[in-house]
Amino acid sequence: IDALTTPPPSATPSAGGYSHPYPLVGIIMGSDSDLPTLLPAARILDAFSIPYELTICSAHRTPARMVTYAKEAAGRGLRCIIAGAGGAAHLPGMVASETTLPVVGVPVKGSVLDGVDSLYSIVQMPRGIPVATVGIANATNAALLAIRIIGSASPETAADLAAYAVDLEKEVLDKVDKLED
Ligand code: RP5
Repeated sequence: IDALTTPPPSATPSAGGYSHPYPLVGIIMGSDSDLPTLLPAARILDAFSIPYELTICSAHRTPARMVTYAKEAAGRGLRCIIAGAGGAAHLPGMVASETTLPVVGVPVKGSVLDGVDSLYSIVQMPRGIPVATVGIANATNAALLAIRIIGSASPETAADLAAYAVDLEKEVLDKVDKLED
């Protein structure tokens, strides 16, 4: 990870808050109302010690900011963008159209339609501009997918993912033992 986080010469540090100065993953969301849905992604990245940044970037309310974010992301050293949005959830797809980085889309539940509208908006990308879409509100899997992308170039991260899978297996087997007692 240290080798991966060496910033490119053009990199500018992120602002403070949740953000690491030289993040590998960008977590963006259409509104602050999306934050509770996206926070589990931050928690998983914390658990794997993957540096990330987290900010608001709306496809509809701040389109210029969204385009700048997407265009500069790779040059700043990001390896993956997690984008969450609800309603007319255009953010992940629009960001994917302005970067060559992998984009993972998280459908956020709105006040109506239970997030199915967001899921359909994000998953139904036109041929040529892919977005890796996770389940409705499944920011945990979005982070794990981002970590897998990073792990493909970092044996250390790949080993952490293998250990995570062992823990998951143990968790289930412990439940089996309890049931059978
Ligand atoms: C989308 O509209 C956001 O991603 C959010 O899920 C939804 C509602 O936004 P707010 O009206 O709560 O700011 O752009």
